[in-house]
Amino acid sequence: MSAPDEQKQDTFGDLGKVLVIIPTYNESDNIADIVGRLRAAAPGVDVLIADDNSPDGTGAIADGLAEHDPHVQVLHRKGKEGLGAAYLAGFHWGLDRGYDVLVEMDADGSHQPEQLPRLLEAARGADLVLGSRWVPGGAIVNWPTSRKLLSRGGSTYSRLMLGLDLRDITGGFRAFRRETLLGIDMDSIASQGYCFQVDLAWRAARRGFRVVEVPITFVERERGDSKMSRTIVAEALWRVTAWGTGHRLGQLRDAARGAAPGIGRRDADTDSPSDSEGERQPDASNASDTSDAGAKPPRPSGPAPGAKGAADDGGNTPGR
Ligand SMILES: Nc1nc2c(ncn2[C@@H]2O[C@H](COP(=O)(O)OP(=O)(O)OP(=O)(O)O)[C@@H](O)[C@H]2O)c(=O)[nH]1
Ligand SMILES: [Mg+2]
Repeated sequence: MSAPDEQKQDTFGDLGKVLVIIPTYNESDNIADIVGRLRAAAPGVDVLIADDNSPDGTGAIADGLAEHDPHVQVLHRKGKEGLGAAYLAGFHWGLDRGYDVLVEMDADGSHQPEQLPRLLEAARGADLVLGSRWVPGGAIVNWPTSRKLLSRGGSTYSRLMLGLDLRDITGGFRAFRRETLLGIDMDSIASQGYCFQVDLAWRAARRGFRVVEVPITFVERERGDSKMSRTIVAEALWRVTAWGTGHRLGQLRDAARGAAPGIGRRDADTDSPSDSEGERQPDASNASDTSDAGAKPPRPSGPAPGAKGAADDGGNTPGR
């Protein structure tokens, strides 16, 4: 842990109650270590382990941790339903109990608990903070080039398709203000895996929430098995392609309507994550520049130090 992060570790009372949700499936080699590091790095936060009845006994280990620490709780789920479903259950659990900031963090050590204070600091001036590997200062340790290419390519493809000014849209180390989760119609989310993360970020940006990126160092897991699969990558590819196609077609229809006013109201696009909410498509270059009546206004505070505004940064974001 770096000295500055140490000094900041427990000074986030102004944010309200913070819950870190850790989804687990077969993380018996990692869960105790990661919770111990988290509790040391940020003693003021609470932890929810959302376990999908891991066959390797992760749930029982989590219960042991909870027994000895009132800041740790366990949500036992009936079976493996994917990362997205576990997070949605964790979000509901935390919202029902009045948490003000809800954090996503993996159990495998890829997200370093010692960097949580960075995310929380940025959350003071944002509605959603993304820990980012692909902004200046961000890094990846021990990934082969193929994984780096997949991650970077996935983020770039999503950014171009969806018109989102975000560098790392698939990452899973994030801090949400409760209002953000309440404003993105979580119950209509069907995506899993990487796509789940894209979905959440896109919904937040389109709703006018302020999304910022802060650099993190992502460390490849040393123990346990990855749950990443071809199916997860394929899901992200087809969903982002469908959403992006709808988004771009909507822009074309808007442009055509602008050229020929009075030809009728554009129907909602199909297959995009926010369509059921009847939202307008924001300008591709400024994803939150939307005039939805129901859109959440950006927070009055400015961007957090070192944070990269993604949705409504008023031009602060470097050329991308
Ligand atoms: N509850 C629950 N947790 C899951 C599920 N799938 C993955 N996880 C957890 O989600 C986190 C991320 O999963 P990983 O397997 O590390 O996937 P990844 O980080 O995308 O892939 P790698 O970079 O290869 O590790 C870990 O804490 C997993 O234990 C699931 O179906 N249910
Ligand atoms: Mg991982």
